[in-house]
Amino acid sequence: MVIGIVLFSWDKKMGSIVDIKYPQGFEIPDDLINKIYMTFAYSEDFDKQELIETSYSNLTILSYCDKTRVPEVGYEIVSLILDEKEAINSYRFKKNLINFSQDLFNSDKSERNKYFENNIDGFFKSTSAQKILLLGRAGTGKTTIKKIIFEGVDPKELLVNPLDPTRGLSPSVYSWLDLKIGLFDSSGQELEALLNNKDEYDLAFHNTDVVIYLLDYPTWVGNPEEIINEIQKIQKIIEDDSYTANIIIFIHKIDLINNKNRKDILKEITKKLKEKLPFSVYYTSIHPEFIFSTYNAFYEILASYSKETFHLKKILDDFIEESSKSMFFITNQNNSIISQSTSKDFNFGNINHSHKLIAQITQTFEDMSNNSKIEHLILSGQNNLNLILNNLNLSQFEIKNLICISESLSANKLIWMVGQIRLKIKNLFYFNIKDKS
Ligand SMILES: Nc1nc2c(ncn2[C@@H]2O[C@H](COP(=O)(O)OP(=O)(O)OP(=O)(O)O)[C@@H](O)[C@H]2O)c(=O)[nH]1
Ligand SMILES: [Mg+2]
Repeated sequence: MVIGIVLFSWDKKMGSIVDIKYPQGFEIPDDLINKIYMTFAYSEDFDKQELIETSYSNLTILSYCDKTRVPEVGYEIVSLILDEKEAINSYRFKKNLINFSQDLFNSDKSERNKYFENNIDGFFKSTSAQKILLLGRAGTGKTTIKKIIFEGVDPKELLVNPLDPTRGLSPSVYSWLDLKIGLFDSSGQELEALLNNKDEYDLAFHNTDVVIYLLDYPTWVGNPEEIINEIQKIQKIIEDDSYTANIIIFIHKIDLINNKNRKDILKEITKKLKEKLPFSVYYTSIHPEFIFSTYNAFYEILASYSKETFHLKKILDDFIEESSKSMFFITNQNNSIISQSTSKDFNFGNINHSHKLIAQITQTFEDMSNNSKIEHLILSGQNNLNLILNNLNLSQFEIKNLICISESLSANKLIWMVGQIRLKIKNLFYFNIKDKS
């Protein structure tokens, strides 16, 4: 949580003067202000803007000062006070604080208070937290998806060792680049009870941004009408109680549909759903051949909330456009794929093999890069398959590796491309430089 924000200046005789703060009742201790001032004043380099992070009991304080202005106007400092937990997102706050402070100091002194009051909303509304609610009947695969996408569990493991049925509502919080996600997993066996009890569904739907309704192919086959009714019931609850959630439908376990008719069957199910329901539909599965479609579904959903997901995808797409038979992806600290781009002619038969290979070498690579600061690993296989695993060194932004697989690019060309992609990603995170589209 953001506790408060304060703009103060330093007078040589009087010490600190708080020009404006929010909330009004928020008291910033004198010794904290002194500490912040001293940190800036410690070095007398007046040649750059500085952002410092200080700790104070269980608070984290981010403070900005444009020291190039100090000789002319003295110390003017903006400090944002966060509780410890929110500091996990300090990267996002730092970025916002720099932009906010630069604009603040660029505005005329008489206009500053107005600017301050009109623009602090962004710090206090936690727009970056999204609540996702997973609904669906028993055994459709909700918890399995949660474990794979957000916790980086190996899909193969969950196909072989299924999880216990979920009971009640089970909330978890995950980081996804600049988003914090509250993921609420639910119990399929208790779904009917949930939808029929106002107290229960109030708790589940309150503040929810996205409801993902998971239907799996085997359940659909026997009960298409029942499932449509169930989704309509959810739609009605959302409308009647003025919740703001968007419903998204996953048709899951598509690996269980006969290979030959899969396309037609999915088309038919989608048509039936769309006749009655105005919602987006994704085809998903945790089977290695389709796992990418599941990642794809999530980062399409999250890209509309996370600027970073959106820009990362764009960087990868631009490079994929120039390449054939290639697949590039970026993983986070949990080894989950957070962005991925694939050329249309990519040989999907390779995914299985590559996925296995990557899982095997990731741990070895991690040990090597920790111990010997090795940044990338290149594997060149027979039949022209090249694979590069590159440590992006961006752990503070929740990003780990860039992985590029190509059947068309030579190892040298792929190395060059990895360098280019890396540069763009670093520019995006360190300097907030976005590609013009
Ligand atoms: N074939 C196939 N099986 C899957 C897939 N996803 C999940 N499963 C299996 O489906 C079963 C149920 O998965 P869960 O994730 O526990 O289902 P759930 O929706 O959480 O069930 P409840 O907690 O009872 O509501 C497990 O045996 C999984 O291995 C998939 O894409 N394909
Ligand atoms: Mg479950």
